[in-house]
Amino acid sequence: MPHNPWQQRKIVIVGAGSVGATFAFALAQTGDFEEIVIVDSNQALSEGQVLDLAQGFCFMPTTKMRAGGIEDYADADVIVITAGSKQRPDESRLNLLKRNQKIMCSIADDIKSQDPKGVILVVSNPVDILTKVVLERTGLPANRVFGSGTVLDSARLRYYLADRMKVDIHNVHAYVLGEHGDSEFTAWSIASIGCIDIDQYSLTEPLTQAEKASITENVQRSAYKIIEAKGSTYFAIGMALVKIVSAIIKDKKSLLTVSRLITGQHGIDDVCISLPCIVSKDGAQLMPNIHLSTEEQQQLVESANILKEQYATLQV
Ligand code: 6V0
Repeated sequence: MPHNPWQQRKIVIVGAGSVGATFAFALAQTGDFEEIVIVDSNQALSEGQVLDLAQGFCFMPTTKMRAGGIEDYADADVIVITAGSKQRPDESRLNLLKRNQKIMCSIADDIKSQDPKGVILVVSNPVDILTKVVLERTGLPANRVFGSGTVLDSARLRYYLADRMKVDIHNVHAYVLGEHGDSEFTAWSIASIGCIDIDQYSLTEPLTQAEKASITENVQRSAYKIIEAKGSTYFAIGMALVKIVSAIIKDKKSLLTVSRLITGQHGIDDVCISLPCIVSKDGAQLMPNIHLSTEEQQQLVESANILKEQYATLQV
């Protein structure tokens, strides 16, 4: 899809809260989209965020931003869903899931009603389950509806590994796979520093099993730690979303661990979960020929089973 310079690239961000606004702020500075539209059930909030951001137009390439409505879904190149409800005191995770499912169903119905032509990216948690909800509800092809999955977790992993291996983070290739949540795991068997298997890298002491376990735990605990300290996480996810939508709009074919529907590969079926995918203008395509270790393969199946059980609770 060579970009037609006369064509306006348009993105709709659903949810003007911490994640949606931070993402809009980071995205506006790239100029990747000519038009950014923010939709929120709280109209005053979306208008306030837009005004605050728009008053910085003279400092960034994006100069078209507005609060919008469901009619904006029709011609958007990308729709990013960050809308959601937060956990109430003493509320169970399951109850929160059911409330967010309702929100997701109503957004998905609105999207479907506008016959959208673009790609839909789900960010709201629990992202794997809600991606499947949006996928089923809109009836769109699986490559066009996917979740941010473990893109953030993989970024966190690279942060810890770059620090430990004393190497440029851009040369750390390592992935967190599975659920974006407690059952995620690090795929150590495919981790490398540049072209070197991470276990063969010899410019620092080799990673011990205990260190690997501790790094994976730090990645898993990151969200809890940040939420405890400041209430929610939004900067790194905002930047991760810029990376994903830029891969879509610029047809970059970037390798990213987004959450998409898996249909029989790696012994799992009918579940949205993170595996390495190629992200392009066509959405997310599963990367072929990924060889995980036997243990990682088991972890993937276990993670998929947990997601399936959670999804099944929504059917009743
Ligand atoms: P927030 O600051 O409470 O914002 C949520 C926004 O959604 C609010 O402004 C609401 O008004 C709006 N909203 C609620 N219902 C609707 C609706 N039906 N239509 C339109 N807007 C609606 O939350 P925050 O921005 O911090 O987080 C948003 C979601 O992102 C949550 O589910 C988080 O758990 C999730 N995150 C996902 C991450 C990931 O890696 N996938 C990372 C961080 C947060």
